[in-house]
Amino acid sequence: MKEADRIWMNGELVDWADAQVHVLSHGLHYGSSVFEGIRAYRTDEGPAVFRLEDHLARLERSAAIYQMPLPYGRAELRDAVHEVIAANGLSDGCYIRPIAWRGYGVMGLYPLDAPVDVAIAAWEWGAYLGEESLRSGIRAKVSSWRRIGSSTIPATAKAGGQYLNSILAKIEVSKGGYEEALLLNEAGYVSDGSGENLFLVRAGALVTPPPQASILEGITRATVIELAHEEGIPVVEREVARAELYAADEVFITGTAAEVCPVREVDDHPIAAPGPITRRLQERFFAAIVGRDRRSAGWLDTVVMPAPAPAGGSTG
Ligand code: PPE
Repeated sequence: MKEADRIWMNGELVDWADAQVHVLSHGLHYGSSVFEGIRAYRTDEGPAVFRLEDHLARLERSAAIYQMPLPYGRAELRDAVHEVIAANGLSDGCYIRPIAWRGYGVMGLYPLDAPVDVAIAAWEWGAYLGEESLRSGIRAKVSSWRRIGSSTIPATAKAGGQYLNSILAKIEVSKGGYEEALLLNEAGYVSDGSGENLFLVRAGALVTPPPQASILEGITRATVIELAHEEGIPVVEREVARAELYAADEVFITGTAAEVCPVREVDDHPIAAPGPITRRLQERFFAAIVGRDRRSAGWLDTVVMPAPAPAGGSTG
């Protein structure tokens, strides 16, 4: 990863190398953490964070599910995200990772007596699935691992431990030479990618699995649904059978890291990518995130950057 200079940790900025935790932190042992992935993009007005309020609201919901009281409120976390971007001079955009975890002091599975620590890091992170992925699409494979179910771990909370499920799937398909894993839920219907939501296009309409299919309720997914409505593209949330992917006109995946990424193969079945509807939604999305869409204003939170240091030499 590309290191930045400073990380916000429990209320203050510390040097990147000093943002450390104790090896007996509860979150390290049991995955008792909740986190967000957020992106900021370069706009004409400065770096702007995409749907920051929505991400912080989801962080709060994730924490609530695990009864983890966040020691900082929404406004403090928003300010902290701005502070991290400004302190690291990330004008060209970045990926932002807020994380709250059960800290040091208690072992065992009852976590409510352990402290809650919070950190926010930001760094430059390019195309998640490779530079070519957004143009040409990726090769995806359905993993033999099923997605965590609502009766085991709630998929709707973005918690550290649940990602062991994604990691198993990702390792499996990566070793098989594929770029991304798709997971079926316990009922055998399509759920999520290892770190993305999924859409298919059938007869001019978007089809996407609903929350009860054990998906993470993605903010990029919500964005794409809103943009599709505006474009007059019908959106149907319903169970999706695996083989529907093979017969789809188009397939794409969405996520903060992966953005809106076409899929050109599922289980070695070729799919035209990017198809016309994927391309239209990509265009709207990539315009919106850089401030060039009519929806941008409502979704972007612009960061005020420190004035650049005066150029060396003359003091006038
Ligand atoms: N499903 C899963 C399982 C998931 O992890 C993500 C985000 C999404 C859907 C899409 O959600 P949203 O980002 O709100 O549109 N995955 C994050 C983690 C990626 C990582 O490697 O870490 C992300 O995209 O930031």
